Amino acid sequence: MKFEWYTDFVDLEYTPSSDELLAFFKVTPDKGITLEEAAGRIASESSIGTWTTLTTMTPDLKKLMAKAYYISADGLVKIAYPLELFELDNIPQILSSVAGNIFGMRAIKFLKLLDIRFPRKLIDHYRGPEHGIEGVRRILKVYGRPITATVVKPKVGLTTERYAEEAYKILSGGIDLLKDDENLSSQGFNPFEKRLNAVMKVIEKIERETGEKKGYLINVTAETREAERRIKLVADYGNPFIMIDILTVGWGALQTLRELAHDYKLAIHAHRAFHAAFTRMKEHGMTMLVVAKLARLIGVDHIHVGSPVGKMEAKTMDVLNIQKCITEKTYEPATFKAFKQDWGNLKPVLPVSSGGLHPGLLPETVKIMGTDILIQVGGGVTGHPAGSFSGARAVRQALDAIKEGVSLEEYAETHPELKQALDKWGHVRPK
Ligand code: CAP
Ligand code: MG
Repeated sequence: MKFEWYTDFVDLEYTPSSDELLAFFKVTPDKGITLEEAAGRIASESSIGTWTTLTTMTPDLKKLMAKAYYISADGLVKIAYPLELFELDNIPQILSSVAGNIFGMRAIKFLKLLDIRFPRKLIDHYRGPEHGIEGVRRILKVYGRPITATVVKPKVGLTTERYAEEAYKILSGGIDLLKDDENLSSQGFNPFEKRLNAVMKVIEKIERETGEKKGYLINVTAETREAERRIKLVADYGNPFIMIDILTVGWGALQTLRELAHDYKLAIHAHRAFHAAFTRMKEHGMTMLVVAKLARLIGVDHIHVGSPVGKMEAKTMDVLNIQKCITEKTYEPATFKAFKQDWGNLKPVLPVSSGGLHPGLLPETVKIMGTDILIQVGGGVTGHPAGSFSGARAVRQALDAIKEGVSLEEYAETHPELKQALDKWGHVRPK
C-alpha cells in the first residue's frame, strides 16, 4: 500500500556489526504476504516503525531502524538492532522490543523467536551467575558426580511438621539439596518462615551428624517486596540458596531479586514454570534457549533445562543445545538455528534435569547429559516403597553404580533400596 514503508526495514546487503543485538526468527506470513514483507513488518514494529509512513520521521532517526538482513526461503529471518534502541540493563524493555507486539501482527500468521545474540557491550551490564557451577560445587563440597535435589511430594499440602520430617529422611538419605515445589510459597498449612526455620534446624542436625554440607532451595516467589523480605530471612538463617520461579515472578523482578541475592551472596535456583506456554509450539512463541540465555545474563546459578527421558516434553537436541549455551564461555550452536554467543566473563549456569526421574532413569540421563548437572528426583524419592530415606539412598546407589560402570540390576543385588526402586519403576519413562 502507498502509505506503507515496511520494506525500508529490509536490507539483504547489510552486514551486522558486533555491537548490534541480533534476533533470529522463524516466520510464517499470513496468506498474501511475502516473506520480505513479513520480515520488514517484524523489523519495523520491533524497532521504530508502524503501519504507515510518518510526517515525524526525520533523517536522523534512520540510524535507529532495525534491519532484516537475512531471509531464507523456509522463513528463517535474522534482524539486526542498533544498541541505541535499548536501555541496556532493562530486560523488560529489551523483550518489549524484540518479543513484544510482533507476535500479534495480523500479517504474521506464526512467529517463533529462536535466539537473541547479546553483544559484549550489553553483556557487560549484567552480573551473570553469582557462584556458577564451580562455586555451587564448592558450597556443597560435591565433586565427580551430579548434584542431587529432591522436591518433597505431594507438591503442596503437607504441614510444616510433616515437611520437616520428610526433609530429614531425604537429606539424611544422601540427597544434597531439599527443593520446594514451584507452587509452594507460604500457604496456611506451611508458612514460609516456619518452614525455613524447621528445615534449617533439620539441615543443622544432619550436617552435625554426617559432616556433609546440605542446602535448601526454598521458593521465595512472591510479589517483589515480599520476595525481598523472604530473601533477607533466608540469608539470616545462613542458607546459601534461594529458588525463584523466574517466569511467573517476571523479568524485572528477577533483576531486582538478583541484586539482593548478590548482597547476600545467595545462589539462585531458577524454576521455569510457565515456559511451556510459549516454548512448546514449533511455529509460535519463544524458545527455551532464549529463556536460558536471559537467565544466565541476569545471573541464576541453576536452571531447569529439561530431561530427555522424563515426563515433560524435551527434545534431546534442544536440551543439549541449551546445556552447551549456558555452560560454555563461547557458545557455538550445534544446530544452525542459533547465533554464536560470546559470554565474556559470565560464569556458567548449572543445568538441572528433572521431571519424572527415578533411579532407573539415571544411567540414561547421565549418558546423555553427563555428570556436571543437578538431577532433581521428586516422586522418584518420596514414592519409594520403603519411604523417602530409602528413596534417597536408592538415588545415590544408582549414581554410585553409574560411577563404577556397573549395571543397576547388578548393583541392586547388594543394595536393597535400589532393588526396591527397580522393582517398582524399572526403567519406565513416565508421561
Ligand atoms: C518434578 C517437578 C518439577 C518439574 C519441572 C514437578 O517433580 O517438581 O517442577 O521437573 O519441569 O513438579 O513436576 P518429579 P522442568 O521429580 O516428581 O517429576 O524440569 O521440565 O522445568
Ligand atoms: Mg515441581
